[in-house]
Amino acid sequence: MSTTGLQSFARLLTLEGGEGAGKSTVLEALRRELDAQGHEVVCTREPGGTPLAEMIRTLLLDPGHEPPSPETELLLMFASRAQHVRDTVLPALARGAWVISDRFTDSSYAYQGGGRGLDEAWIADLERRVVGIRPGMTLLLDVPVAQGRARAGGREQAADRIERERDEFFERARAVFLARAAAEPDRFRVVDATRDATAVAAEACALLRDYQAQ
Ligand code: Z5A
Repeated sequence: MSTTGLQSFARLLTLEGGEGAGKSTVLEALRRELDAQGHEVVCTREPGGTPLAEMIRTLLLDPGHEPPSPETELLLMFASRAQHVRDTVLPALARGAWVISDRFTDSSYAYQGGGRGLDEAWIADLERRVVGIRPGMTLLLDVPVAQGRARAGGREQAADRIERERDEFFERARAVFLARAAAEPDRFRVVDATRDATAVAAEACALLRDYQAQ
């Protein structure tokens, strides 16, 4: 247990970054790398990662009902995470699997803290009480907001509720991600995600191998 009151799990890897940063692409590359090494790998995501948590995700991202208050949004993110940690992440770690999560608690600091302006101390309290764990390594795929949004905008599906936010919201979230990475250099690796997808995935796999060799 660290001074933060959170238990760190070496085999829990998380991917963070803005919209269109390329997390899905990198997740697949890391999955293949660990699979080739002969490990069991569980790939998951937040919000979501269990049937109930995926239902909460649908509620969170649906633009069709009244906008949740920032507080509702934060608590739903943590409700989803509480279920995800207990039903998916911890059981997988307990049997020795590697877990790669597309987003985790850092996203709540970035979007609900930075983006919505909610109190960071409240988020930290929820993290301690509801989550209790943190990843051994977090890859922050960093890309300017406009570039990431342009990539994501090229997709077929319509923008979800959070994707409809203004650029300033995402700029504040990006600043929090970068500040958290600077504050926790042992856990975070910041990857320049402006490069082509192959180069980004190759760097992510190299960082994973370095991390395993530590
Ligand atoms: N959220 C929150 O507010 N609080 C929380 O606690 C949590 C989440 C956990 C849903 O997350 C929303 O929930 C999210 C944050 C919020 N809203 N936003 N923003 P999500 O992870 O499902 O949503 P997302 O970040 O919008 O996903 P995304 O746009 O799919 O991002 P991605 O996975 O990083 O990108 P991708 O799917 O890999 O790539 C997107 C497109 O770019 C695709 O066409 C790729 O082919 C292309 N791409 C990828 N990499 C490259 C490179 N390197 N070059 C060129 N093109 C590329």
